[in-house]
Amino acid sequence: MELSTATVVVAGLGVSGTSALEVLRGRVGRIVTVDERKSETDLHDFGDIVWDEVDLVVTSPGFNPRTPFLVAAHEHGIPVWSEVELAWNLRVANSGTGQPAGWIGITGTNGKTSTTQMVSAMMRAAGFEAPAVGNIGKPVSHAAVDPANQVLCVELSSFQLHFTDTLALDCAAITNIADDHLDWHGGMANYAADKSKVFHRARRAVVFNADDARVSALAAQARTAQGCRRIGFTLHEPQAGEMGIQNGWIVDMSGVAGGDYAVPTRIAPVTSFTHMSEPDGTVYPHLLADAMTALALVLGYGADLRRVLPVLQEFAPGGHRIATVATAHVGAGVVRFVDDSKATNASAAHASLSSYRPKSVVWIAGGLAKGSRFGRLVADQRGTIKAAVIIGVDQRPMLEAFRASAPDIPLTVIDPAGKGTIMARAVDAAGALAQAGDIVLLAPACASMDQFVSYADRGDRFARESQRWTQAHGE
Ligand code: UMA
Repeated sequence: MELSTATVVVAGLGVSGTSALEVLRGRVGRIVTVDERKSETDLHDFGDIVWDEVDLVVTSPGFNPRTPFLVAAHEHGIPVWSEVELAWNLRVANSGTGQPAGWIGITGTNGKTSTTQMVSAMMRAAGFEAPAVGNIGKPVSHAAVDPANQVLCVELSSFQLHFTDTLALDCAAITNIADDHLDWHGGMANYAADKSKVFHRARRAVVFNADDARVSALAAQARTAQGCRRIGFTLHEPQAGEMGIQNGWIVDMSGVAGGDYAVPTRIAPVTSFTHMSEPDGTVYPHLLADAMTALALVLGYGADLRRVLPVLQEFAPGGHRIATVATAHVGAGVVRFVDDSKATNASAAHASLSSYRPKSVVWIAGGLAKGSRFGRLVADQRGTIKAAVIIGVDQRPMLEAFRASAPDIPLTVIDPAGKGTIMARAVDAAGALAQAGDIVLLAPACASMDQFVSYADRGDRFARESQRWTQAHGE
């Protein structure tokens, strides 16, 4: 498509739409902006778009493909691009090397953000200007037209990937695929198909979760460039072609760490990842999986293990990721309050609950379910959960799961009326149920926007209320 004369509709002026607008200015013939809630746009109703004049739509990730204006674009034969597709098409050469910046893309249901941050930290240590961008919150289109950037470490959501078709990433990873956003995609098959796009045409390395059968199959089927490595990661002993855990060490058997293929090469003891562990030193398995993913991507890109490993060992996960926010001395022990508000789907909550011993967790759960069901999660974790406190506007999916899979676990339901005090009431209820040695865990398995501004707001409120509770009740 000849962009310089094209008329482009920018649909939605949130974070990604605003960035798309800025990079399109001066690069295309005409821009028409549409947003139903922003006064500064040209149009405020998608029904007002004059399709005969439009050559391209750049859409925001919030709009699913069944949205009427996207269906209309399709019917008129007009291409629709995500902001990621736009970024890829407009990418410029780095001012030093004269080559376009490399792209390392990370997708998956869980662990995308932490993995992207780890990759960016390691690539910087390896000497590259390598920002973390994309779904993480910093728009990729801006980064793609900045000639200072040498490598983009791009968190890619399934929403962004749906309208993205021509990427040929240097390195790509899928961390896992589990139920999430099924309402947006209209089912699991569509969701997985969109995620799998990161592997297509990959040039240097495809990194996949070898413990996830669906992801392993996608990696095996991917049509990559010749010579592209396929590196599996596992939380168990690695097979040939994989990185995994053996006798308490991260061990590579793919050859990416400099050893021979299928010959174990020791990388680092698991216990050296001190910021990714419980107070007793037990490393969280899901963060260890993220660390292996990131390492495989960075080594697959060609970075030097000795330069990047110390940065990974020092890496501390961002806020709201299984962080202790308050501790109360109660009787002969402590009650610990843990904020894992970033656990916005069932598989993230599963990973979180799996970190604790039997019947030790008072679980605060619920919120926007996004079409997911929780029966399997509750059935798998009923041995860990001592009691549950249910938040959210629509509490049915979570209540049904307990009724079906764990009817004996005591439940407290927080009345959704009185939005400002939801978390205070949830923490009070959870605190009253906890005894010495227990964990009060916020890992809701749901998005937050029905009762909170964001997962960060939900986590911040939990931390504040937990600190209030421990001051009032701790000994
Ligand atoms: N709008 C309308 N009509 C509607 C709905 C929305 O006009 O019916 C307008 C809104 O007024 C708004 C814009 O469209 O101005 C919507 O923007 P958006 O919700 O698509 O989001 P952005 O602000 O562009 O942010 C997006 C990502 N949001 C989503 O995927 C929903 C951000 O990911 C991302 O950080 C940002 O681009 C930069 O790439 C957030 C997210 O929740 C964090 N992602 C999901 C996740 O991680 O699970 C996928």
